[in-house]
Amino acid sequence: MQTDSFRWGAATASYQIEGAVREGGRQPSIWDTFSHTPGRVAGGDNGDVACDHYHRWERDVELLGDLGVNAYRFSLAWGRIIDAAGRPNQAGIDFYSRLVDALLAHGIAPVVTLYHWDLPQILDDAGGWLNRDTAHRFADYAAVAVAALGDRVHDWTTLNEPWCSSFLGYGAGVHAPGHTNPGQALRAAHHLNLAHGLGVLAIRSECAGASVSVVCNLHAIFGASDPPADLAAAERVRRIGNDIWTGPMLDGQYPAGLMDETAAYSDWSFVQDDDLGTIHQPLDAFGVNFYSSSQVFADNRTLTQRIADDGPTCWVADNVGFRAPGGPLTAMGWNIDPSALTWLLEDFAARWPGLPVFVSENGAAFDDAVTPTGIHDQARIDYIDAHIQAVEAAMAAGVPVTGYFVWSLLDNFEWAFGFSRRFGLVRVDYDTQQRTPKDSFAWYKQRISR
Ligand code: IFM
Repeated sequence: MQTDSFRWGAATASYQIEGAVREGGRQPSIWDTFSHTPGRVAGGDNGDVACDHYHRWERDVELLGDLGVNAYRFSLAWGRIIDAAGRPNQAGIDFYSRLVDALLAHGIAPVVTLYHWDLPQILDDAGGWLNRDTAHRFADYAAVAVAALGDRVHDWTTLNEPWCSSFLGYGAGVHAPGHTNPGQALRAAHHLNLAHGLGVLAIRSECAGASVSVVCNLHAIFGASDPPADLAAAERVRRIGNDIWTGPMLDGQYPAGLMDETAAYSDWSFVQDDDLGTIHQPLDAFGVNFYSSSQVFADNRTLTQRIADDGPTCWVADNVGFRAPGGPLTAMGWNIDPSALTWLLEDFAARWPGLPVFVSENGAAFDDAVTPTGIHDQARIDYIDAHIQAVEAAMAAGVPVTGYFVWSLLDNFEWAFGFSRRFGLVRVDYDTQQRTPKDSFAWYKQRISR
């Protein structure tokens, strides 16, 4: 499927790799607070140093050059671009400017995500994503970033996986800011949608020729069996997991049924008159992050009963249960189901024909063994290979897929799992910061050069 314009890339995110949290005028984010709160992150890990990319970015760009990718997807830390007083922070802008220049010098297109979860703490102190004003502050930040880098960065993504920001951050409480309130998750989701729409407008006003996208972790949700009740449960979960984003962003409306289905947890009064028009902006591409699939069944418990029985959850849906994943699992406990990626891409293309789509993240964590002869991560190679083939199958069926980005270039800070889960093509020794390409690095390099 090699064409000149197909993007073969690798992806990372600011808080997961940068470190240097107190340097260059960076203001703290909700993930600094969360990771420094005892009990929130496995092993008490935090992103203070992470992969020390802030100091080692030149080496990391060399690795990308060696890997042979023609695109690199990374995120900006909002709190490096904007200082605590709300003004542009030149030192942070300069850091990313140097990075962009180095990528371009290596023939690598920067694909920049504006928000990959590291909300400035100062905005959380004012309500975070529960506060409508945060969406406007996001647009201000987007304008500053695009004004500074838009002369060299063509590809801009507003949000990464807003589902995680809202439902893991405000519903399940396993991500920053750690709230466990289903109604708050819905409110945060709407404000993230609004931030997306305002962000698209800000990007286009600063850079008319930009290619603008959003990245969602669209869930491949299937009924655990065929009875209509299970299929209906799957539809409910797809609405709260996927259509809550694609509906407003791509169709200008929340999916029919969603507000009724969640009425016990929110009255949705946070949706104001013009919001859906603001959110519904033309996009140039849509990014899909894909890792695994899920099977759901009709469960007679309401969400409230499920929370009482099992504790907080990210799934704001009544009467659904999740079947435990089967088959071989990755170190995240996620199943391996490449055909679900083909299904997801085909389903997307059928619903929004002609909108280019790219696989903005795909990859796997495994417990890599370091041996005297290297890191022989055949399981990761098999996983990526199978998923690239799944993308090819979707393309053969006519889906306009424009790129594939492996997650991740480097082992990094895997959020609530800390450094215990390794997704990288390159191993990072967190004591020495030594980078060691794994077998998957050489394999991917060869695969994308075909
Ligand atoms: O590490 C994350 C990334 O930040 C967002 N998508 C999923 C990855 C693996 O969990």
